[in-house]
Amino acid sequence: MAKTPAVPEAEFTLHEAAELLGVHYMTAYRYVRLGLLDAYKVGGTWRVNQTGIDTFRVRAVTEESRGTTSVSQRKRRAPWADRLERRLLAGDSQGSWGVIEAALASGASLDEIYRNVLSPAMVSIGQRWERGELDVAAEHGASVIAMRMIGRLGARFAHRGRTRGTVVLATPPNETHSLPVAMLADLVRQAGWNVVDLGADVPAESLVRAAMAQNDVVAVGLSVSNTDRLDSTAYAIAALRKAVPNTRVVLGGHAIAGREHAVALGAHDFAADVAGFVSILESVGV
Ligand code: B12
Repeated sequence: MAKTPAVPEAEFTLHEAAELLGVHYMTAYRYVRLGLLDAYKVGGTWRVNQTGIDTFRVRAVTEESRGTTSVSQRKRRAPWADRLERRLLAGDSQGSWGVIEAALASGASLDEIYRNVLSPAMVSIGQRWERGELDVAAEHGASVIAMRMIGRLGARFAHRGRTRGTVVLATPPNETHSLPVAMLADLVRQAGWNVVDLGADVPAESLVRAAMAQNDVVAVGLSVSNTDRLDSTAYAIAALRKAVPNTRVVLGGHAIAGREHAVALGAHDFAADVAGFVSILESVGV
């Protein structure tokens, strides 16, 4: 029996979408930039499909029925991580930044942007890739935009004044997930420490040299995202503890199950997030 051909989904230009939604073209454009209206580019111009229009309408009705009374209340409740995820997956760096700016304007702190917006968006993208819903290229593209956004954000939140000592941050050999370290570096810097951020995949010997080069080093923080990198993590920790025995080595990241796991790998301590890390740093001092 012949298959019935699938009916292609209706697709609209942004002008047409604006008309359908009863708003000005610039308002529709702003919705796209804020991640409120799903759009994609075809030959350099924005397109919105019927699903995008329907989803936008459903969201608008849901907001309405929640009885949201003011713009600021609506903004506070806004699902920033979902919006960001959509812009990241559309490869839309300007739109992604628009979501971050909107979240900042609604009063979110740098810590909240990293913890409640960027991290959950990235984690969800990872889960969708794991379920086979996304090509790994989408995850790579989203990571590139995320890294650029971290670059723009970090500079805004730089700490001024005296520092409380130096913290060396890195990922162990062969561990290529640099995003968590980049976020952590900004937050630790903002909390008052001088940060030497070595990024990803640092050879153990170089890590040791970098730690020895500082005379006020408080701790070395290592981030491990991939459970396949636990051997190289243990190797790097052993090298550090031999060369700089008085320096605390703290582990964190998706691949570390908790304090017991971190200690079994040779580290002194574990922290689940920046707050936990800062309290370890405060207890160590210089
Ligand atoms: C982005 C990403 C990538 C990017 C990395 C880009 C980059 N420059 O970082 C790309 C696309 C390149 C990538 C590649 C790969 N990835 Co990847 N990736 C991710 C993803 C989606 C997000 C990571 C992230 O940024 N998270 C956001 C951060 C902020 O959250 P977090 O890591 O939990 O960090 C928080 C805390 O843990 C803590 N923290 C983190 N580190 C530290 C350190 C210290 C000292 C402290 C105190 C705290 C702390 O602070 C953070 C804020 O709260 C994760 C999914 C996930 N669940 O994390 C997979 C994930 C880590 N990747 C995974 C895999 C398998 C890979 C690949 C091997 C896939 C492949 N086959 O190609 C490759 C690695 C290639 C290689 N050569 O090693 C797996 C690892 C599974 C495992 N075995 O453990 C994950 C978990 C995805 C999955 N669900 O399967 N990946």
